[in-house]
Amino acid sequence: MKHTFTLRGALVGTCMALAASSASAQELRGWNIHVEDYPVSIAMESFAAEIAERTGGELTAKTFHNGVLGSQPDAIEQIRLGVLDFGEFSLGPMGTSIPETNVVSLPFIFPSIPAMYEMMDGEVGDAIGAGMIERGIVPLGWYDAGARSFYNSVRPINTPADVEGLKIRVMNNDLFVSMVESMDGNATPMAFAEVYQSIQTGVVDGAENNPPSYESTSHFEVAKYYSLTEHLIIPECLCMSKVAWDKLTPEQQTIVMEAGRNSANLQRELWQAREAASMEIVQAGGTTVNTIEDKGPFQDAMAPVYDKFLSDNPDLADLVNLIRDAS
Ligand code: BDP
Repeated sequence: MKHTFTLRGALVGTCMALAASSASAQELRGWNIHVEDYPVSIAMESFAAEIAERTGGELTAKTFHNGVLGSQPDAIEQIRLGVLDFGEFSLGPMGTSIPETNVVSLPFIFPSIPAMYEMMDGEVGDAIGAGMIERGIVPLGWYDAGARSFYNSVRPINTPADVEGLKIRVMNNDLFVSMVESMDGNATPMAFAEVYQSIQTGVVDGAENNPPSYESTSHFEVAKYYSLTEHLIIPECLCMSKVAWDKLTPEQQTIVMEAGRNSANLQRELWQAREAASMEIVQAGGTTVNTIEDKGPFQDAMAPVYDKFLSDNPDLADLVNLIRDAS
């Protein structure tokens, strides 16, 4: 009998094989700015492992660490458009596209980190999450990023007057510019990846961040004064593009959501240990750390930031009050 293999038959076969493999194995692409041993990165790997295991490999997730997929503001837009499937973001730079997230970027809004957890796991987190979903980002878990403090290469900061004239890098959001300007400093929004060199070459005098980021980026090598102003407690989120989310089956959505929550619990535990370790590393590396007994003058200096924010966003006053009243 004549061999019946035809090109058409081969193509149909190939297409069927492709369809079968994409239906049986879908890989999500994830963005992360941090180094691989960072608490965020470890938690993202555990998120991926849980999804792969619970879907029997039908759904997998690959995280690209170290910011290799680009800057955070760009990645946030790509998540909204569905170009990226998931990522771990600070709510700080999200404020430019998702107004609700700005509430947690107000200086000194949370009285403590445990209070932040409690509120993010309740009504406040739900309200912010609803705003994110409306704009294409589905939160899966709130991660901890501790409290951010100022560091620079010029002098320790003990009072708001010490910030005067310093050139400080901030994350991309006008709120952080007005925060620094309200103490007569000069604020420069800049990508995270550019900060080390900018401090080293004097483009800026310093920046502000939590101890693990100050340490993991080696910024402590070029900015030796770390002053514990703890002015921002900004939660972070592991989140998914709504475009990718909508393509999942209901069963997969449940698994992804639960894996996200579990990864957040792990991240919060790892965070505590990393903060302590980072403080030791920077001090051993020659950083001078100063605590600030009375943060009152810093809080007072932030009045114009709140006034401007509330007059620009009257609809967010309720959310701001919800946090302040709970505090
Ligand atoms: C770190 C956050 C990261 C930000 C970075 C920054 O975890 O998401 O990109 O600060 O300052 O603490 O840009």
